[in-house]
Amino acid sequence: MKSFLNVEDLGDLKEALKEAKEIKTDRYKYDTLGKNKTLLMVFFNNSLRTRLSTQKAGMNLGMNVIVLDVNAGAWKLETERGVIMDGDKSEHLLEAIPVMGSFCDVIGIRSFAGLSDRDYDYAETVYHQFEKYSGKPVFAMETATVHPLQAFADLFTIAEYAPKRNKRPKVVLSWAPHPKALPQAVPNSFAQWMIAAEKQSLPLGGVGECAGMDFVITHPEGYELDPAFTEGATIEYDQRKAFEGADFIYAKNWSCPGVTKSEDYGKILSKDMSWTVDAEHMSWTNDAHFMHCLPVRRGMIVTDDVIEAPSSLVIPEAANREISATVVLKRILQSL
Ligand code: AN0
Ligand code: CP
Repeated sequence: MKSFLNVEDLGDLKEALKEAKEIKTDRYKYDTLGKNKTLLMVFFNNSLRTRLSTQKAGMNLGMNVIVLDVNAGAWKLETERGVIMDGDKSEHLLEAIPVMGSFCDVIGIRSFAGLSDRDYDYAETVYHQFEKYSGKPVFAMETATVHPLQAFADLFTIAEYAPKRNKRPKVVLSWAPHPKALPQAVPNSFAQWMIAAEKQSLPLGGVGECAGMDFVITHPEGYELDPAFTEGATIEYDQRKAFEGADFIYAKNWSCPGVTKSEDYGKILSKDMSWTVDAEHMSWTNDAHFMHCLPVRRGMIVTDDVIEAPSSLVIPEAANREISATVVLKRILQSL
């Protein structure tokens, strides 16, 4: 694997989940695979989980790991070509990338959407520049439009916790309010991966006991995600209807994807607190597990009692980031 951005990059999902299970049973099984190989993690944005879990994954595989926080100690980087660099940016990404590539074998990139230029964000401009100019395999650690390491961990968590009965689990992605404009990367990838799992009738909750899932997205009008990620999903604008019979509630805020009105791209259209997931919302479900990628704002996205309930999966879900990152890095190392 030379690039990891979308679910297709991983190939057969059933195999990938099997491999995740194998790694979870023995996370050091391939601890010599990365000997004398260097992982460079480049962060243009903050991170807790991605930073720790991906570094740990590299260490599980015996790699050396370098972390670069571009905004804390490196030169400020210009990312657009053709500009006169007379501002505060001292270096261009087009020199910085090949230099970074010369010191490592694999590069992870965190570069969030700017949320002002939809075309620039949705073209994954920064990620593709790394692909083109680094000469090394690259993987997304949340880029402008996707967060595949998160979605892989989420799918694996759902596979682990799906009820062991002969019924397709119902998985609901629910928009929730937030004070700041956030990217669409997490919901885009979550939708893309759930739809892929649904299509492939993945065995969840014990092999052969139930196949696939029913995936529903609920959000206020105007928050429609890009159809490139949601083709095949059911969209239900009535949050209560969406929650009925759900086995997993995956809450997340995102800003306007600009699908129906491009001038609204990146804006906050609603702060409607009736979308906050509280005990009443959870009472509409089939004793659903609560999920969120974290970091989460309590009182906005979810109430304390719901996130602290035994059925909340936020901590095991975050812990599974080490597993998804180990599988992805293993696949990349095997293709070097
Ligand atoms: C980011 C986002 O919503 O994309 C990262 C989530 C993993 N969240 C924040 O910036 C709060
Ligand atoms: N879920 C996630 O990617 O968390 P961080 O932003 O802390 O890495």
